[in-house]
Amino acid sequence: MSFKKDMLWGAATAAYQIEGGFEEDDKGKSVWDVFCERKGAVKNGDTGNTACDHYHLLNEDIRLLKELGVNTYRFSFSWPRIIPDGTGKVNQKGIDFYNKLIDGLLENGITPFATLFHWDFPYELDKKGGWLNPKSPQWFENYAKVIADNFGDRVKMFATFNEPQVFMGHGHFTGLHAPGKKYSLRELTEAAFNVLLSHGKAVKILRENVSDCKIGYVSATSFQLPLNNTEKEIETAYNKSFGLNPEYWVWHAAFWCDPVFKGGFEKCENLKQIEKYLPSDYEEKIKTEIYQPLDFCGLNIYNGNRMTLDENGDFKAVSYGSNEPRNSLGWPITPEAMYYGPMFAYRRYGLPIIICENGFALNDTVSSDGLVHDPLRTEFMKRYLSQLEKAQNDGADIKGYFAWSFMDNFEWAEGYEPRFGLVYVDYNTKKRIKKDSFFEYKKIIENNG
Ligand code: IFM
Repeated sequence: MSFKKDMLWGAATAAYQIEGGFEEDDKGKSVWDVFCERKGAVKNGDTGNTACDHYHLLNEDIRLLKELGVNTYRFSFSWPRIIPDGTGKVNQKGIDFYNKLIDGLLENGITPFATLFHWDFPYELDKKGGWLNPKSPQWFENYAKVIADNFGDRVKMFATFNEPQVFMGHGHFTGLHAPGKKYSLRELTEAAFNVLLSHGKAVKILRENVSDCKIGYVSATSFQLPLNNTEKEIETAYNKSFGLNPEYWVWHAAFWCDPVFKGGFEKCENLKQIEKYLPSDYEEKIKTEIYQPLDFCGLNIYNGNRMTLDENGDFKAVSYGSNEPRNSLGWPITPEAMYYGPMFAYRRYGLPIIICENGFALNDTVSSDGLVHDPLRTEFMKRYLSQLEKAQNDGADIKGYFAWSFMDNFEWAEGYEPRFGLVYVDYNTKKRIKKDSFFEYKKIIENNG
C-alpha cells in the first residue's frame, strides 16, 4: 500500500469519551453528564465521570501519541468545559487545559485537529430548549468565536460537527443518546435545520478570525455497496446512498451533507415530504447561510450496506450473513465501504476526503504476558486501508486517515465494554497498555501505507 506523501495519519478521540474530570475546574454540565445519571440509560450504569482520566493524564497520552508516530491528532473541545453555561462567561481553567494539550501536541510535531462539537451539549442550554431554540445558531457562533480567539493562533484544522446524524437521530429521535429526547418529525426537522445554520455561522467566524485554517464537517456514513460492480449497480448504489428517504432522513448523508457541501438538496419526490417541516425560505437560507466554502469532506466509515439489482434491474438489499464476521457491537465488516464511500462522496462533493474515523470494537483482554493481542483489529485496518488506497488510485483525493480510537473509551450508551482503542485502558487503574495494533499502525504510518 502506498499513499500520497503528504498523507495525514492520525488517531481520534472525543472529549466526553476520554477526559473525565466531569466537575473539575468549574466545568459546566453537559447533557451526557445528566443522561448518564438516568437509570438504565447507559449499559452497566457506566458514566464518563472519570472515563480515561485524560484530564489528568494528558502528558502521558501525548507521549503515547508521539510514540505512535501520528502526524496529527483529532480531539474535540468540550463546550461546557470552556463555557460552563454554554453562553456567557468563559472558563479560563478550561482554556488552560486545552492550551496544555495543543502546546504539547505542537511541541511533539503533531498537528492539532479540533472538532467543535462531538455531542457534549451544555446542559444549561438544553434547559433552554437545546437545538430547538432559534437562538442555538447564535450560541454556537459565540462558542466558535471563543475557540477562534483562544486557540486560532495554533489550531489550524477544524471540524464543526461530528456525525450530526447520530446526535440528532439518537439524541432527539430514538432517545437512546443524550439528551434522550423523542421529538416529533416537525421538531426534529427544526432542530436539525438549526444545527445546519450553526455549522454555517461557525465556519464564517473561524474563517474571519483564524488565518490559514482548514475547515471541514464530519458525516457518519452508511453507503450502499454494489456486490458485482457493474456500471448499473454502481449507479443505483450511488443514487440510493444519497436518496432522501422521508422516514429515515435524519440518518441520511444527503440531508446533512448536501446543504453543507453542495448548497442545496437535489430535487426529488421524497423531498416534498420533508419540505413541509423546513422554513419556507430554506433554499435561500441554505445558499446564503449554511453553504460556506469548506476545505475537506470528513467521513467516518465503519461499514456499509451491500446491494445488488433484482431481475427488473431495480435496487435490492443484500443481507449480511449471520455467519459473517462482525465486531463486538455486532457491526458488519465491509472493507469495500472504504472504497465506495470516498469514491461516492468525492464524486458528489468534489472536496478532498479525510477519513476522520475508522476502527474496530473488540472485547480486548490483557494476556498472561501482560500485553494485548488484537490481530483482528490490525487485519480490519489493513483491509480497509487497502480499499482506501484503491479509491485514491481511482481518482478520489484522499488527504488523511484517522484511526478510531487512539485509546479505549466511553462508547456512549454502550458504556465501556466495547473497546475501539489502539491503546488499552484499564479503567480501574487508568493504566495504558499499547495493543499489538498500536505497533502495526505505527509501521503503516512509517511506511506511508
Ligand atoms: O465512539 C463513536 C464516536 O464517538 C463517533 N463515531 C463512532 C464511534 C464508534 O461508535
